[in-house]
Amino acid sequence: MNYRIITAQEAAAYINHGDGVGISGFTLSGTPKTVLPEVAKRAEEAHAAGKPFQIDLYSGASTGDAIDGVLTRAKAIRFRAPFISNPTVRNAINGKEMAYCDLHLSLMAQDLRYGYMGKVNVAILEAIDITPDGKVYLTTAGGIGQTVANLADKIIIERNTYHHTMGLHDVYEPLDPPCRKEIPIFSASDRIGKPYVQVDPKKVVGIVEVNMPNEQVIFKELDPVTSKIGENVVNFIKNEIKRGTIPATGLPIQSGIGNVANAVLKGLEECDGIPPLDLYSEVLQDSVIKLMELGRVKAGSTCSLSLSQECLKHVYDNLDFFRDKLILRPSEISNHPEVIRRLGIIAMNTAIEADLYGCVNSSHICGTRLMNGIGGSGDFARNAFVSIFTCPSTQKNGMISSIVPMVTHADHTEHDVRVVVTEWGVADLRGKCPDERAKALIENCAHPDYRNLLWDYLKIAKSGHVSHNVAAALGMHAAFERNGDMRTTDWSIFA
Ligand code: 0RQ
Repeated sequence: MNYRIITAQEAAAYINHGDGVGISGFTLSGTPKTVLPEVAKRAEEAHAAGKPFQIDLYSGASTGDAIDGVLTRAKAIRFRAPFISNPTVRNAINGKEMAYCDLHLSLMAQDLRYGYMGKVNVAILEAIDITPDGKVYLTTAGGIGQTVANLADKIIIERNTYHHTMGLHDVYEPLDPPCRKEIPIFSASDRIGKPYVQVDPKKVVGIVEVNMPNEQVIFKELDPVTSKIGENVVNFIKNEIKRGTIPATGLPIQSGIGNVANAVLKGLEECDGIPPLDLYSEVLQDSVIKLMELGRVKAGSTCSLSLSQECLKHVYDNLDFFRDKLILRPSEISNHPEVIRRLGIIAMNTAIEADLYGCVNSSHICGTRLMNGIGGSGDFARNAFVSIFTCPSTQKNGMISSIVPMVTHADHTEHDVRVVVTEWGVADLRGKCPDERAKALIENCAHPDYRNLLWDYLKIAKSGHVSHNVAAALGMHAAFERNGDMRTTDWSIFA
């Protein structure tokens, strides 16, 4: 098959108002770069002419400003799933200018196949290359590339010659019930699929030539609070190995994105008490590349290489070293509950707030304003060997406590949250009744400024298996919304 070489503008002309568009990539990594900004221009032109132009956009996870930001500013997105992190799209969703479905990332491809979302009319895949018989070698992320290519009527390839990830991908799409079989991954480094996405060459409407890096990943510097949280998590893992709950050979780790994740990974650089581990995660950051070179991480299974441009270049320059250590999987597999439960993952995710009984909110500020979404945290938390949630004990200069009587939005229930860690310490909630969990969270994790306030809440709570005062349970949030400081909470009005 001879494919047509087309411009980004010509490719964008294949995308019409009302279309569902599925793209490759996961976070800032592996997403198409040039066609969607042209779609944004088409939308602006249509709107200027008084005509409607909006698409439904499906991806593996969030994208960057070059997609979510640009399309949102052009008012070109009607519906978005399953995860966002860009401030422009966040504001549009919270302002009800755009519909958004927050979803476990492992479910995204499956929900599209099951027909729970709209049709995928067009798939745009960023690839190193495509062969005449339709083998598409993706760039730096697995995402939902195979699924959207199967479902779409038209496929656009952005051939990005900047990337060199040939051979790192392991593309595997499960059959749907009642035909589904086990996913035969028994260790993080197992390969079970093909190194390419297979597409029907007849669907490919053209190739757009590109040579562009991924958008740059910005890392925050570690601060004393996040460093201390990282130290507490590392010490918790060391103690678990010492007392034999985690085998001496270790278990694979999953780590989210961000400051705390980086602090934990930094702690793993030491050899003392923790053996070299595998990573089975959805994202792989710069810190893991360093751990691989130090021999502290043996294999890195991920959906996405979420690396800075310098670090990705370093990997490409040393591909012989990394080739058998890095495995890029579709998000359906990197986050699959079956595999996570089988491998016995040590899962580390970040909470916005945790309540006295261990329920966690990861996604909504004060119960209403979306931050990013649940992402993969729920896939890992429920199915992990041990699920750890971390957060600083306070936010906004101490005016917000992250430990509250009741969470304002429930992403992870008390049954999925096994350990909570702040800079003050570790609340190990396993095998504890609700009262014991509350004590551990107040004494080990809450900021000292809030401990008495939380104990005082329990004094006005109606006693039961779980003690609560239903009128006062969100009283700390109400005080924050009224006075800008949770420390102004007055329980006497509920007593
Ligand atoms: O606000 O941006 O104005 O400074 O939330 O908080 O402490 O910088 O932490 O960047 O790690 O994000 C849960 C959002 C934490 C993230 C969350 C405010 C805080 C700050 C960010 P500013 P921090 P992080 C892997 C797994 C869900 C998805 C997931 C997340 C901003 O980790 O999206 O786990 N998790 N995915 O001030 C008011 C509170 C607050 C608060 C934090 N209680 N009240 N504001 N903030 N807590 C990744 C993928 O799935 C791809």
